[in-house]
Amino acid sequence: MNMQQNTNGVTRGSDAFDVVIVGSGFAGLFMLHELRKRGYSTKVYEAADEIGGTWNLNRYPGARCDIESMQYSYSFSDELQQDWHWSERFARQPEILRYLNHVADKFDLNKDIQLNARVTSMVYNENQSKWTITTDHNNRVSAKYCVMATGCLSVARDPKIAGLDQFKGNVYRTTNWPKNDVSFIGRRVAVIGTGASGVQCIPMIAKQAAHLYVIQRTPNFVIPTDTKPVDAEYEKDWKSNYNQRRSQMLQSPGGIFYDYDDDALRVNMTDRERFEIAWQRGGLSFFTAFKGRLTDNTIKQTITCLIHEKIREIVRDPVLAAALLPYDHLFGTKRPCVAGEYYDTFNLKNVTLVDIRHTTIDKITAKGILIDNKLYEIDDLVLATGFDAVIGSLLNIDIQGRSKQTLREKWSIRPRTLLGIMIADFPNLFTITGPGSPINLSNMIPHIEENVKWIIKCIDYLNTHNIDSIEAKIDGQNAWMDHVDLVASQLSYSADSFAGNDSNILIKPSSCMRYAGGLHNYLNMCEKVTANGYEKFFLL
Ligand code: N01
Repeated sequence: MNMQQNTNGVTRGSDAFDVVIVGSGFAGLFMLHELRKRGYSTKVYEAADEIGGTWNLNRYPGARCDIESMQYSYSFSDELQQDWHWSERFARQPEILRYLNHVADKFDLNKDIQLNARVTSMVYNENQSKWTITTDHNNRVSAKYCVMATGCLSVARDPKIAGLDQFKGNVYRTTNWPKNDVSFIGRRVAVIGTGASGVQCIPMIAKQAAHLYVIQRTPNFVIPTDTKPVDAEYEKDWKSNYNQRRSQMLQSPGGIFYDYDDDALRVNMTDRERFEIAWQRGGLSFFTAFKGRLTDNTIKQTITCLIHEKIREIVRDPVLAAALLPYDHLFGTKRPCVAGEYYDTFNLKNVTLVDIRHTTIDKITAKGILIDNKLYEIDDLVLATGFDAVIGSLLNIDIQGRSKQTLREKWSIRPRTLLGIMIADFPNLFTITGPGSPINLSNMIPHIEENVKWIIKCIDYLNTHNIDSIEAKIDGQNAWMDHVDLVASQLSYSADSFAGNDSNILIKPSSCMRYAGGLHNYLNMCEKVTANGYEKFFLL
């Protein structure tokens, strides 16, 4: 057995670590970098055969980030942010994956990452204040701390539609898209799902397919993508102001820096004029053109009407346009989608919208999809039906905390955490961007970096104060989740499909999994807890 020394000078076997990290996406890689820098012995387990998490799995055509590349990137190394060159303002999936591989190589992270290793169980030993971690290859190691960097979007969710396994053609999932090129040329294709992934791949597939059926249950607001390349002047401007902008990002609700003077837009312009500028600009910055968009229902109503008008303007067939209008929520109460040429796609002769808002898919047969007794014959089926988001990857592991209580039982009604970082009865187990944190309601990268820094600070604190374990207090946890619900209801934020709806019958979930009050407020609250000596935690 290899022997190694940790920071405290204790010699131990190679199957005992200070920290085990599960997952090697943005969160896992940065967590590993920071722990290693401080000398903690650390092991990362990654279920996939490559690092990258979400950006490794979601390779579907058109996959692109809706946050600007200069901001959807790490801030921890100035050398990295100065050296790396992004080609497009909003990076496509392959470029983000290349970036993550570059980071892993540059900081020599791969040597502590075990690929093809799915963690199957994690059991806490109260007497030793340690976790035992087992993988699907029966590797068994122990660690004082575990960090779940399992990501929010890694467990695909197949819809519960009868006959799915009977289909004789190809079935593709936007998550776990094949690594080889998939051609739809000359083929009859159906896409089920019109969320963020569906609306990005639909225009791309439409360009190739002989015929494309878009199966839409709930229409979403789809803002056009900004596809501008990163030009030299823009890059120079960002690289000379990175530090200042990164800190401004942390003080904003969305963790985003906007370099537009939208106050100027608000003066002497009609709503329509301002809307038009924001629409042409594209991307999530669309938000900023309207002050009060998050809190004022009249503004939300105005933007909703203007987008409805825009859809009617783009889509030539008025009946088709009407079917594409989001009807069940106002703009700003659910994360909007961003995709290029989405509405224009429905003017193409080879594209048919199958609107199932008042019906359900009867079944899938060997030849296609049966809806209202009509069979849509297809060669390929694309499932853009979303994820068992945020909690799926945690609940897939048999996690047993204090007194062998399982996370599956604990979260059977709803997931509860304190600040999205820790869970009562699961000591020394940290979750990065866990349920109850802002998750994708903000730019995930600063959110991840700040969660990692919080965890590092906490582990350092426990070590320097000879404290064996930290654990969320149940009162603190309940108060936090009540606050999450309160903020969501104050902002009319919809408990959207993120909370999980794989049923063939549309059931709207009743609780919100994300903190909607803004990254800036969230980080202030995280900081306050630390400053007050971890007031909402047991330190034993
Ligand atoms: O998943 P979703 P996603 N029959 O859950 C439909 C991030 N992301 O992969 O709304 C018929 O949003 C379902 O219909 P409904 C982003 O954070 C970001 O698209 O339940 N339809 C819905 O239309 C996002 O929030 C980027 O009525 C069924 C769709 O499938 C998250 O990923 C790009 C059905 C699922 O949509 C998830 O997005 C891509 C059924 N039985 C993703 N079951 C960017 O950065 C489900 N549906 C740009």
